[in-house]
Amino acid sequence: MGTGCASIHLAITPKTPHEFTFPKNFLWGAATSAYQVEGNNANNDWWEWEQTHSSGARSGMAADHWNRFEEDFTLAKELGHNAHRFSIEWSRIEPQEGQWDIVALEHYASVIRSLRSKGMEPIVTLHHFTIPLWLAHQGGWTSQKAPALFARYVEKVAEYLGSDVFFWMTLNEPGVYAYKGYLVGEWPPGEKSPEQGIKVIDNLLLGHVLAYKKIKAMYVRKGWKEPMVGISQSVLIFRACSDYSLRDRVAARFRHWMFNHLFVQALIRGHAYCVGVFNIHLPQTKTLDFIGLNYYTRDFVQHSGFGFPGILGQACTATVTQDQHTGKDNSLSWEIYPKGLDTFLKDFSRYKLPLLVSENGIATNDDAQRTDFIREHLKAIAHAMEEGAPVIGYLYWSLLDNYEWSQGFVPRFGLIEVNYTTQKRTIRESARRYEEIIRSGKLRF
Ligand code: IFM
Repeated sequence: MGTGCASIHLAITPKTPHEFTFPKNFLWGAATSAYQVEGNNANNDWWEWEQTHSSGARSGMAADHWNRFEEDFTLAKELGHNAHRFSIEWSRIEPQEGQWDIVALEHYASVIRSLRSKGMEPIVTLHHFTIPLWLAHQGGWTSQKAPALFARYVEKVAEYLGSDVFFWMTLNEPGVYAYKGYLVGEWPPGEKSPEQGIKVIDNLLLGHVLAYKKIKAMYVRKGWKEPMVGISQSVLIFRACSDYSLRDRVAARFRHWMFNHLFVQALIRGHAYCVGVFNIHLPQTKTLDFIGLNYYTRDFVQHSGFGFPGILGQACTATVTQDQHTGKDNSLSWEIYPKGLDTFLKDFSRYKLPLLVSENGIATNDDAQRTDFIREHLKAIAHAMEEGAPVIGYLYWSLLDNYEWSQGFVPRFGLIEVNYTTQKRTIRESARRYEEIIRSGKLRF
């Protein structure tokens, strides 16, 4: 006899644990940037800025990677890495406008030789936030001359190092660079000017396009195998502070487009897409061979006006509710949200270009948290790849503890711990767990 109550049977199929195998040629490794690890980069805008503006920490000798790269790469090889991303310091290559330092070029040639001799693919970034002082004093990336000057430096580097490099990244996180330096003024040159910020984005776009063409032309002239040239795009999940507020949702949406997609779309679709904000003309021809994604966290955003930059919204003033936030943060209070990486890899698949996770990492003093972080983000990648995302590699940020810009040396991102007094390196357990995944090429979930 029935009870009179309709019973609903929910067919919940438990997800069967399964194993994902990464492709044989998957790039596994870590990333660094010149200013954050090399030490003694005294001829650029950040060094000058530090003398008066930083929170107290100065980069100084950083991790002394300039002198210790051989030792550091030996450790990376021991950890199973088959790729390494690093950046070239423009102010070392061109210390004065138009003057080239062959010793510095030769240094980077030995960095590349060292990687290759250890079976690691060099992935070379040409601009990672710092610019030479001589350029900074002419207005940096706001100067109309900047794109051509950047392209000239890139051409020099490509000519000298190109025979051994296949992957180039012209710019690291152009949106972050413009935002921090020109919109909120936290980084050099400390401007708070939307007009200048837009000019910088314009010039970075043009700088990339000119550099891309110079690299490609150089390889044709030299008869070298055609390289892959891309950028590193910072991507952040933006969630509305309140799902019930249309204005918050609009702010989150706008931020998403502006920070995550605009730069790449401008390069892929050309100038016309940029709804008249930009006054430069980008070619419709291909200027991007792959996209690097730097993914760390999720931000909560609320409405803060309809003008610019108000339309970008701001961080929530009230606490975000528990059901929205995972409740897990790194030591910089960035939320840990691995699902976001899956989301972005699928989202960026629409551009039909190979995707490289060119940065993903955690600042923490709890190394077990780093192990979890890496595993969870690799699962997110595996998941996205199962659904067709064309991911070619994963580079943890960072190989070494390093100088975290205005936060100094306190945040610890490294797979390898650095004692800044003695410069002693110690491999962290998390690096060993990452090594196990690399060596097996498999992940169970
Ligand atoms: O340290 C930075 C790096 O320079 C650029 N991407 C984000 C990292 C962590 O903040």
